[in-house]
Amino acid sequence: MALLSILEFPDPRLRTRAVAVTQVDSRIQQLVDDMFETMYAAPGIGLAASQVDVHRRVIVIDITEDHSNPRVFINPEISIIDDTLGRYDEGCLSVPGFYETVERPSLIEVTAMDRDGAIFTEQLDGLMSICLQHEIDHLEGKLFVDYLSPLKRQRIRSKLVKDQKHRD
Ligand code: QAP
Ligand code: CO
Repeated sequence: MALLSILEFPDPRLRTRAVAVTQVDSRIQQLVDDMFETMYAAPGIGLAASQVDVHRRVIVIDITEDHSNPRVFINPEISIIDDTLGRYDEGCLSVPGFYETVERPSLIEVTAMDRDGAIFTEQLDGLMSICLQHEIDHLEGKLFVDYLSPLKRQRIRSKLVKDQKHRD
């Protein structure tokens, strides 16, 4: 396993649209394992491959505190079951230190492949639903800060650019 480095806003590589996985082979499984290690170490509850500069449609999520429910979504497709919006305070490993309220549909259905390449479909609500929608946005090159006002986004950008300059 390996810890991967996480791209941070406003890195332009986060704007890349990820391409579909054609075959879930040992390379993809290695990526999944490394993404879990990286996410748990952070610690975080969700990570898209885009965030570790691998532009493939792979997402890992575990919203439990004891790491007891690792979930893998490869080539996820969602449909909205109920378009009632819910508000959630979202954060992002690529936007460290910032949490802001975002509105998204609460109830969705997802079809995806798991770590073995098996296709599954299920309904998701609550934090799982919000987190998966947030991670799918990453695969499209979209970040939660894109839902905020330009002023808030600019403040976050300036602070992160400053932090990044202090680091290297
Ligand atoms: C996405 O985000 C998410 O700012 C996953 O300093 C989060 O795991 C979707 C993290 C909340 C919905 C609700 C953020 C860690 C982790 C930070 C994460 C930080 C350290 C974020
Ligand atoms: Co994120």
